[in-house]
Amino acid sequence: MDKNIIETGKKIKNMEIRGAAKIGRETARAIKLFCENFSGSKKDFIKNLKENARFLVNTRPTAVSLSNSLRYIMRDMDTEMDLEDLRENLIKRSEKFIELSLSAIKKIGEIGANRIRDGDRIMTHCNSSCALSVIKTAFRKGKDFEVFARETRPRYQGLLTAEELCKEGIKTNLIVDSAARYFMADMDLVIIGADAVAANGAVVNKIGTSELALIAKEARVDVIVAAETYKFHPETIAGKLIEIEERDWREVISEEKKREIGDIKVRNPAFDVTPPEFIDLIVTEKGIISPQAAIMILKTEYGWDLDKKDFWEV
Ligand code: RI2
Repeated sequence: MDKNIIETGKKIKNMEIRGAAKIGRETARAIKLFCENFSGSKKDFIKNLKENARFLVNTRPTAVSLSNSLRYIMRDMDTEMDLEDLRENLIKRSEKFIELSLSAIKKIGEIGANRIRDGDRIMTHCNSSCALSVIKTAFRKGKDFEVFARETRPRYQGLLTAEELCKEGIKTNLIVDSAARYFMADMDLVIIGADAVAANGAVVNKIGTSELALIAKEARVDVIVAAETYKFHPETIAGKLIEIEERDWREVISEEKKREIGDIKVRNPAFDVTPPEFIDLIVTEKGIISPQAAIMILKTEYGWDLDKKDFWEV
């Protein structure tokens, strides 16, 4: 195993590197470095590449940006090429994925910003670079609105969002997660990111998102999801369910408190699934789609070959 890949994988797992888009870009960066630094035979190179890819894929199983980053880099990889060409090719594709991710987020900001109107009150959840791109772009275009950021237990990524918004000069309110329904009647929009989008348009995002979407639906507030096309999950075309990562209970309660309480099981799912009927639209870098059109994105990006195995699996 490559030392740098192990290091990156650890950081992704302990969330030092977090946010679905960033996880995808850092994966690409780690593969690029691996290709640049590898010395050995072509056979060893391919064997190591597969091993390293498998290791990375398992660090955060829900974020499909990670495996899609690898799919993008290794797509159509011609193992008949000589080692130098193969390396060069993979390095170029890694760089291209990073570029593509950054430009997609910018584009999503531009497209999504049109949906924000003066005077809007917007609620958001967790800390999504895509959702923030929409909000910040609207602000930079001179729109005047206010944002309500849910703090997002247990890791409080909502604080990062609130801080980022304040730095930008956007009117920001920080609320506890359970205050969402209390404020929802005053909201105009909910804008969130995604860790994965399924073929049926269901959106997997930070735990609490589905409840937020339900509350929004009840109050007839539109829910907008900001997600790059590499957040769409190709395996869901064949009916595979997206794995929901359950993280360590120590993120929820201290060891000391748990010991004090005694026999208690603490559960910590990191994500939940919001059904398509609770989502009004998904803003991608290719344009706005209804959640029901997710299948079209998947078909365009990944084709229909349901039996196709990923390079790191064969
Ligand atoms: P961007 C995050 O996951 C949040 O769930 C966020 O909504 C999502 O990734 C998308 O973030 P985590 O890494 O890709 O905090 O839009 O578990 O930045």
